[in-house]
Amino acid sequence: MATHTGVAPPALAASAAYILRGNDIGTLTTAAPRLYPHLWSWDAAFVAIGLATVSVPRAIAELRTLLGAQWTTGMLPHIVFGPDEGYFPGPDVWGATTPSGARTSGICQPPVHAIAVRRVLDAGRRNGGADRDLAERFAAETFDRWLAWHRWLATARDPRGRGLLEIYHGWESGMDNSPRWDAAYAAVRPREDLLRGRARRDLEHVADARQRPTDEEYRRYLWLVHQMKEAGYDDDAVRETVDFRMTDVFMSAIAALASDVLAEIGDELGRRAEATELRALAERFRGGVLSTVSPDTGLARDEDVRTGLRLDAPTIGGFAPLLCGGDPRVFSRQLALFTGPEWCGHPDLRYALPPSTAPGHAGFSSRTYWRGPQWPFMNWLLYWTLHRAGEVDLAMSLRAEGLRQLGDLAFGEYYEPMTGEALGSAHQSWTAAVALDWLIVPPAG
Ligand code: 2M8
Repeated sequence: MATHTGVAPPALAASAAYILRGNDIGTLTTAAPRLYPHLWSWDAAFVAIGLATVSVPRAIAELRTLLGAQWTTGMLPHIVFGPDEGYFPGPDVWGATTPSGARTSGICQPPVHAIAVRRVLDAGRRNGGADRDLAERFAAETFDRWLAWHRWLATARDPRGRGLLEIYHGWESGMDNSPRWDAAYAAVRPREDLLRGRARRDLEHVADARQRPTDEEYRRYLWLVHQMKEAGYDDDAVRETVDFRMTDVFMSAIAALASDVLAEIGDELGRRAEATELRALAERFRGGVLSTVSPDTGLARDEDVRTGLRLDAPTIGGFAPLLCGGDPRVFSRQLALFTGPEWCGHPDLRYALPPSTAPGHAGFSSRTYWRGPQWPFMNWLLYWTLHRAGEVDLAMSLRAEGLRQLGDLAFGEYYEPMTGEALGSAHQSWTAAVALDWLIVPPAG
């Protein structure tokens, strides 16, 4: 098997490992060398999945760094800051330090972490010996911490038990400027220009500012941070005061999937009561996600909690039911849509991989971040989930196309879907990590 540029798998794997090693600052792997010089929560999970293929202890260290910054509430913060001062908004803006002394942001990201624990455990068992002992000890020792994270989400972020997680910033979704959030952001009116006199450090590290959110968007992002900080990052106070309050259907589907995965780990550890609790959570989130599916489009929808309006933007977020399952009819309709001409089967795509927004939609922009480009880690997440759900052919096609896309050895943050050009940051850690997993771990593994 060779990628589109003829790169042989061992060369691709070696390059990916080299990228991860280069981004390793000892305590953490930066999400990217210059654009993102810190640890991001959901990036760290994918990074650990990649690291597990080359070093189980190093993968565990990555997850331990994230856990070391866990808030007393159970929240895993979306950024754990390292020593670099080159990111804006940095620790001075967030003003959040944990009792353990970790400098963090004050919001969260999708809870994919149980998948990383599963992958690390499996890698340890495949290797045997010291790796097995270490991975099994790690899973047993940290199980309660992951459980606390899921419990926090279920209470603080789903206060009415609807099975739909609320977010208070687009950054929490991980899909920062996706058309999913356009309507909600349009209603956010910053009362202070918190960008004035501050430098957008992100723009220094991309070839073209159009690949990043606009200043107008950043003003709103900073305003929400300001509001949350003013509320002392208190869960109840934030919920009542912040100008952005959305349910995130994709994050909810991840919570369902990850709760099931954590329940399986709980079974293996003999934690039966907790496994039962997690399965009930998975069921709740699955029900929440399915309740949002549009009978017209077949896609799941986010909701503006304050107006009750459901949003119909055709983005990758709408495929949440592919992650959590639960209704065979919804699932097969989504599979047909996903592989059809509006999505992976679109005739103009360079690789048959899901764009972050449907080409042709008004909000689609082929070079702009979460408004169109394809994201390798997302391809991996769908590959892994669909394989687990028994959709082996589609999963293997995502893997093959995903690897072809990465044959340019750029390890881009995201890719232009029509041309295949790498965009955003080069040497993005989670991109390298998923390449390693695809290349080294047997698909059923
Ligand atoms: C992007 O988000 C950060 C803010 O959290 C940024 O633009 O500065 C998103 O793609 C997010 O999903 C990702 O975790 C982060 C680091 O890769 O970058």
